[in-house]
Amino acid sequence: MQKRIFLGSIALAVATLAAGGVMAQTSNTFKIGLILPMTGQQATTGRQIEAAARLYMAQNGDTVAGKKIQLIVKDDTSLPDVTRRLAQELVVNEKVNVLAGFGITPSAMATAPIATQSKTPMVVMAAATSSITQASPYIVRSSFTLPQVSVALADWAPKNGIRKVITLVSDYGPGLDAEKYFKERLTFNGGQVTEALRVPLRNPDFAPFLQKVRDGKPDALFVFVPSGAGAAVMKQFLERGLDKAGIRLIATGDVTDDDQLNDMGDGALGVVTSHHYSAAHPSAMNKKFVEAFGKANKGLRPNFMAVGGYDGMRVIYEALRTSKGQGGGDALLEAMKGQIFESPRGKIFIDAQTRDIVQDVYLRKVEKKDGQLYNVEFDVIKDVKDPGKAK
Ligand code: VNL
Repeated sequence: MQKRIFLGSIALAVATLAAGGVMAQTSNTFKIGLILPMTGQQATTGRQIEAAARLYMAQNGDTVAGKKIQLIVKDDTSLPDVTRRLAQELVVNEKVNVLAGFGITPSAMATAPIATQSKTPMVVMAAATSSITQASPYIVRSSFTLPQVSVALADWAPKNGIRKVITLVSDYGPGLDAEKYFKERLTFNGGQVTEALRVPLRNPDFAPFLQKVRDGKPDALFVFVPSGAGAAVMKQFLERGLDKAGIRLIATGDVTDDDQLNDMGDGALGVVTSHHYSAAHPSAMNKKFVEAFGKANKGLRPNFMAVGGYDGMRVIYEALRTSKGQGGGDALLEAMKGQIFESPRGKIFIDAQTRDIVQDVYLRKVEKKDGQLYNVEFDVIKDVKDPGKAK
């Protein structure tokens, strides 16, 4: 019922918008509404993505197809009700041409109906639950999906002496995806998940869960927690002596997040993860990206969130350029589909059918280089589609 009232109010607002449409279409500004968690538990994600978006604009100018690009940044504090309200205001009052950002899955899901109703392309730069792109035909994703990165690790593990695994994930969309796809593939490969532990997204206390892991004596613990929570997991894993008990830590790259990795200490050395981006990715483009990002942000190292933001801006710029700023949201959306380009992470592709990203997934190990901790890539699986889409 609440949803009906909500959608009704959107429909009314959109009708009002259509009446003023002529003015909006001929406007010489192109507005990007960038909704991010700038404060609260997910603030590092907002900081990384905003910095990357600003870097992209500084490097590529703020005029495309004769239009001046205006970036409007809003802080949703990672609360989905706030995300939805901000998106509605941006569409109705600011008449933004694109919605972008979305630090966590619930924020992206809450905004999807607004993108659909108002025919506004919505570029998801962070959130990574497989099903997000199915929530609206106007969604395009520049980040990654958890199934996409989790299966690679489940292929690697049994070949490296890891058969019995306990999984530990944040109890919401991306965590449940990671748990499911890791387990399925590990089981297929002859391994076994003996326990599947889930921790709350908000203010998690990992201690009791890690005690269970210790008692369970698996070969390895597989972890997914969102960007920003990895350091706490690492600290408690080491404090409880799980490494000394012979339990290996394996994870998605969200845990050995480049935003925090260097502060995790030498206890993180040797941790193997799978992910789509490492600041140590050895390409000329990435070296330039890491250097420019650090220069513009007091030495901050870009993480996978930054790359999602940077590439999301590229998708928007290129779509505006090729659609020449004409034809509104639908033309812009069409021009986002099928883009292929080199990103700091490697070659990427926006699949025209699914509107989701296809990219290389890397196996990495934490190593010390020049006195700093990095995720050093040692293997690659090329052109990985989201396995979640096949079902
Ligand atoms: C999500 C997935 C968020 C992976 C993350 O960090 C992450 C999400 C904030 O879909 O909510 O690393």
